[in-house]
Amino acid sequence: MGKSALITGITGQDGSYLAEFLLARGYRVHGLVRRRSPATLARIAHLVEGPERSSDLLLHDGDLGDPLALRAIAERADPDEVYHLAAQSHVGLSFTQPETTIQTTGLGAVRMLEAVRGHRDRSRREVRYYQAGSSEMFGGSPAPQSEVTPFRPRSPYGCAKVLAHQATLIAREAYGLFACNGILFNHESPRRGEEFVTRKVARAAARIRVDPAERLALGNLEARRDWGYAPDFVEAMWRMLQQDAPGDWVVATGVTHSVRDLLEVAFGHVGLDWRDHVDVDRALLRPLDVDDLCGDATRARRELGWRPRQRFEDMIVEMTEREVERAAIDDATHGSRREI
Ligand code: NAP
Ligand code: G4F
Repeated sequence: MGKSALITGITGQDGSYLAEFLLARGYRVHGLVRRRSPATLARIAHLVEGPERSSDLLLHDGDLGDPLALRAIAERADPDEVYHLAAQSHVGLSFTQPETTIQTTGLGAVRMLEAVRGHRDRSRREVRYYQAGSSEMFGGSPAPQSEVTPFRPRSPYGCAKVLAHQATLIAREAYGLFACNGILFNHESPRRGEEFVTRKVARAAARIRVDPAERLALGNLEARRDWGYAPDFVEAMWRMLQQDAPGDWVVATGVTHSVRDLLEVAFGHVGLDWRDHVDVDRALLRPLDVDDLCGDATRARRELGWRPRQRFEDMIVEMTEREVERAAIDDATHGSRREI
């Protein structure tokens, strides 16, 4: 019998890549999906129907706000490994929805840990747990950041992730749960949500190429991020749960770029000068922002044997190319301009 895994947040960027990764390794994959209108299965649609669909993928309705549902799903899935990825993951939104963010991203993790621990105790077999932690927890701590850097969160989202991180440590130390904290720096892909800056810029560059009258509004152009590639990063999550003992690992590329650098690459790729097309909109500035994130992933390299493969420039070019294709499909389908 192969292993089985439960992924919360399977409909998100990372969940979709992780599902593909685990299915390719012979796992049976269970995914927690919250039902919404309209449905949000786009990133895993190819695994649910069509020629690539997998009979080893099983979806379960549930929501992080519902501890009874989480407990029932843990029982039904009976997983060897749990990857807890579901969260309200947008930092900017966490300033306008702090309580929802703490509920979903912070308490949701506490509820998931309790569901997993309960299932482990009832089934009397080991269940390994991964917590999707974030470099946003470091907040104001100067770069480079590693596992020993103090957490100084500068957003409600960062605070919620610190709560989840500490709850994971407590589950490990108090109850002996095989629980790992990944501290992942930003990672992107063509499946990134449209509200994040890399996808927003890639999409705008592609659309402005065909319609130079469109404008792109952004907030802080000076912020620096350590931007890696999501398919590389989900492999690190899996490697953590294959270790002999649980631990905490930073996952990062160690290379940092500004939002301006991102604009140079994306607009440069489609032959445009971003300065002619971008406006700074003060409404998009966050009440507090993190200036500079740059991870030191020495421990992950040494202990997990993990290394990033994709370079920032190649990733942004791939994302922009994908948006050029999407823009062509959109124009063919709708024949009209859409809002950036
Ligand atoms: P994402 O694309 O925003 O996906 C978030 C997932 O959580 C979606 O599947 C979403 O479902 C689900 N979700 C949200 N609220 C839920 C609820 N109340 N109940 C059940 N499911 C819910 O995020 P991502 O980029 O894949 O990131 C995955 C995880 O890693 C997140 O925890 C994020 O905070 C963390 N992280 C991400 C990065 C990064 O750079 N990407 C870096 C560090 C940490 P819907 O599809 O229905 O919205
Ligand atoms: O793309 P972002 O929204 O990513 P952010 O805030 O770094 O958060 C992402 O990475 C975290 C890891 O560090 C994850 F935990 C989190 O879940 C998420 O995946 O913004 C990046 C930077 C920020 O400084 C932001 O102020 O870009 C700046 N920015 C400038 N204009 C903008 C915009 N960000 C967004 N989303 N939209 C803008 O118009």
